[in-house]
Amino acid sequence: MSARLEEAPVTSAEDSAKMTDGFHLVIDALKANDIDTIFGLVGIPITDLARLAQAEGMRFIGFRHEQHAGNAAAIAGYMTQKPGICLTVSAPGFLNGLIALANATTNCFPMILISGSSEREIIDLQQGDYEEMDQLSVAKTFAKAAYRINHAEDIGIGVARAIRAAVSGRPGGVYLDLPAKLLSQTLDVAQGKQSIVRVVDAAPRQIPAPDAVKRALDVLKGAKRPLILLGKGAAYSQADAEIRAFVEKSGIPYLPMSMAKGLLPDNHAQSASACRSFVLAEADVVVLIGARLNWLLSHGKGKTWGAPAAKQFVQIDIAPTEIDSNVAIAAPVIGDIGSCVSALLAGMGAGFNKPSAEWTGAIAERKDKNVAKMAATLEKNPSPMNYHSALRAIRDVLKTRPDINLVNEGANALDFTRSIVDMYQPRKRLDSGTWGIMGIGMGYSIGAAVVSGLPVVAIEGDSAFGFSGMELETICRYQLPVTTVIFNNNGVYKGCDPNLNPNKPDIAVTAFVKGARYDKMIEAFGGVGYHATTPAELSKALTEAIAAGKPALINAVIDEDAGAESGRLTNLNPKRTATKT
Ligand code: ADP
Ligand code: TZD
Repeated sequence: MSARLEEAPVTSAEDSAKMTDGFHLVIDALKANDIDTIFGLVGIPITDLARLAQAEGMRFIGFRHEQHAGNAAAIAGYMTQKPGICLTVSAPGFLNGLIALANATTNCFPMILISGSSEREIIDLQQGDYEEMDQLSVAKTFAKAAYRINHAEDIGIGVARAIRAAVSGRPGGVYLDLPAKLLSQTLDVAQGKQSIVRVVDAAPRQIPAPDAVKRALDVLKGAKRPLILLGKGAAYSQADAEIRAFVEKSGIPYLPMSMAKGLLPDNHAQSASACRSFVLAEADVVVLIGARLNWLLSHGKGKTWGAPAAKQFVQIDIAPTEIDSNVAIAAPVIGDIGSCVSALLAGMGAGFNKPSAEWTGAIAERKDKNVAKMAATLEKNPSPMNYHSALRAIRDVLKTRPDINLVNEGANALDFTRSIVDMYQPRKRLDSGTWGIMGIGMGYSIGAAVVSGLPVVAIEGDSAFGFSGMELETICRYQLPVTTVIFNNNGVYKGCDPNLNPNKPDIAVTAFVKGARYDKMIEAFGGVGYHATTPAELSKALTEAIAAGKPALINAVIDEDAGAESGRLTNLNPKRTATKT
């Protein structure tokens, strides 16, 4: 209970008319910081907060499960550089949202999870309150920062603190705990107004040190086979023009990480995506721009990276502790990507030598060879469809709409889409990211549709889709222009695995109901369902669905034997060696 507020007596009706409360102050604080949308799921104690947000002109997008509201908030944060807001009830709702908060933090996306919480006094004595949980302590492990606001007069500063923590430096997920009691606390209107904080320069530029820039340029100038690696930090930074200028002025071949596809159009002459393994192994200097040397880049060492210790890294990142995380970095450049890349550009001057024709020629040769090989595979028309023939159809349709947001998850569905479907604009590819998480599909689709106002196509493995499938109702309720394409191969990875038990009491561990008609699910909510068994049917359905701009789902039937266990990550599966006696 707030002693400070209890002591302020409410004496007359006139006075109480001049009072505001925690509910209003939270909304005022968000609005003062240009936050206009909340993704959430209502219940005690935050239902009235959602109602009030709506009444006060904010958009409240209500979900069927908090994880997906959280994912929508996270991707909204990634796309806009403003923290996406997810609002949940206490304990179970909070925990459901926490998965998304942890995923956002892992991916460096700014979001704020705001959860209502129960009575502190009862929680702390573990006396069994309704939805009792020490949420603040739990959240700390998974968030970049976690705060609780106990007094109405602190709401302004608390929200400001959460916003700054989410977007400054390396972005991440922030937890904000709002006890039920806080929301009904009252405060004098004038005092309330004064307590609201508009955050000034929430993500300040961080200019790199000149000696760090010089060191990086010296390393780069000594390179014979340089390579630029663009990560989703580069996409997030919205320094699109500077990055393009740096790539083109330097003439250095580049590789985009999955979510950095489209930062430069995938058909750019300097893209080395079609010979990724070759350039990773052969490059002698690699410039990392907003990409971590984590598992997705084989930790910067091993076979992927060619001869041991033959490589030097330049790394641009806003987080100094990212440097030397896995291997030694020869030239760290710490700062925001826009400032760092601009500084490199300025330092390069006019006399920068472009990479040798020997290096770029070797890349071009391999690229052409691999592209021709892929084209032959894509041309085939097996029946039933496989990933390649289905994705050829999708690729050709999406090429006509580079503004479309592409959401993508699954194993094979993820890997093949990433390599076959080109992106032409920044921040349009939204996928399983750093964790390789399943379940972001419908949440990201909703978030992307809401903040961009543009269509979304979600390409989903049938297993991946299942994690968030109920949000089809949300998509239909808000009539969002989301087309979900399900690569239906009857199971996780594949649908044709056997049950190894000779008596076969159950279906195999990876298998689902055969021939499921996911298209019928969306029809239950008034959306349009399509069933496609050939590339031509798939192409027609997708074209029609995008043109309609309405909720649609295409059940694309894929050969249940196509693809591989764990997709491209088969090698990460631990091996069974023991045989039972
Ligand atoms: P990818 O998965 O695409 O390789 P990561 O998520 O691993 O990308 O890496 C993103 C990196 O970008 C993180 O280390 C993060 O600190 C950094 N980053 C994010 N935003 C910025 C920014 N505005 N300026 C500089 N670095 C940034
Ligand atoms: N649970 C969570 C939250 N994330 C995960 N990554 C997994 C489980 C394990 N997993 C993968 O890594 S991919 C995948 C699972 C369950 C689904 C693969 O099947 P799919 O795609 O149908 O989605 P494909 O195209 O059939 O491979």
